Amino acid sequence: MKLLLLLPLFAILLVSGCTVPGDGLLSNITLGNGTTQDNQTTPPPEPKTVNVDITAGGFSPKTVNISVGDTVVFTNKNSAFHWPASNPHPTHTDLAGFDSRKGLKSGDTYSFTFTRRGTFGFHDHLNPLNTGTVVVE
Ligand SMILES: [Cu+2]
Repeated sequence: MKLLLLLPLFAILLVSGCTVPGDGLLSNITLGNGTTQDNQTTPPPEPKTVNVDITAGGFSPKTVNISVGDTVVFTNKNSAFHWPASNPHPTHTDLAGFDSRKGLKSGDTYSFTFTRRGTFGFHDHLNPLNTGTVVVE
């Protein structure tokens, strides 16, 4: 999309460069800007999804390393209910919104997208000794 918007600009630059051959300084400055904008169109990495299983033994894996914009999907693989939520228990205030707000039954999932860097501890609200960590870089 950005490339399409830049095309008319390049066309104008080409035309002005041909019709005003003596204006070398201005042409150089303008072309320099164009080069910089090309570098900025490098696409950011695709957001990814990381799965964390909740089993009778707790979270697996216990530590997840992700990037800003990535999503962690918690899946209850156990017969008992589980409730992933941000630390600290019981207020879950370290990272607002990171809280399934109810126990997940077997097979249910809860997804949370991390939008800022940091190290965020979490736990099973129904079994607070089961803990884990999400590191967002
Ligand atoms: Cu809790």
